Amino acid sequence: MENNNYPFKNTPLPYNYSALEPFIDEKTMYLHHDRHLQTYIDNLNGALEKHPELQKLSLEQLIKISGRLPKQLQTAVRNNAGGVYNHRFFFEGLTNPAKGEPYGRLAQAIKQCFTDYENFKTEFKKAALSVFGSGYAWLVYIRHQLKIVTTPNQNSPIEQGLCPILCIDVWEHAYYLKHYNLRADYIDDWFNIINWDNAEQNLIKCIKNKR
Ligand code: MN3
Repeated sequence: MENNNYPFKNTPLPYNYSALEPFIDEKTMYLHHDRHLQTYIDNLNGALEKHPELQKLSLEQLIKISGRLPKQLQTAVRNNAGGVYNHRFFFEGLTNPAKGEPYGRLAQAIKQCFTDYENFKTEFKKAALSVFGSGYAWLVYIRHQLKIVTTPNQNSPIEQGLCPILCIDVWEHAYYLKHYNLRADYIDDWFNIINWDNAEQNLIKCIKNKR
């Protein structure tokens, strides 16, 4: 991840705003990246401005220590460092056209932990639908296992020591313009644009870091 330190900048998407059509529309991608993510970047920089002791920390480090910060700063860092990290992770995890299914070590691990890819999809969709209000569903790696977890708001699984492989943003701003209130349809569309190369690399990194 580039630009991992203060002052944070909104690095461009790794593809055009329209690249994920027809699964995610151009306008949603533009607003999501240039407005929503930009706001988290601005608010994170604002929160760190008066805290030089935190300015040398990476996004990951900020999220991991957020629980130990004074209450008000804690909320600002958790929401905004999380908002930047989670959005970058989500956007980098997408591509179009995509390979239809996982391969390599991730395919193997999914088979071990979820029997097969179809069953994984069912379980992941169930989790993504279960998020009440705003949040994310994640595939994470922990203690040699894959797990599906959800996080509320902009909380990030790395705060709990989980190593993320892929995620879906299920805040309404991620899909409302195209899918309206139909989160299930958005999730089905998302399965078509998962960047499996990126997910495979994430798993390899997680295994290397022994998490
Ligand atoms: Mn979002």
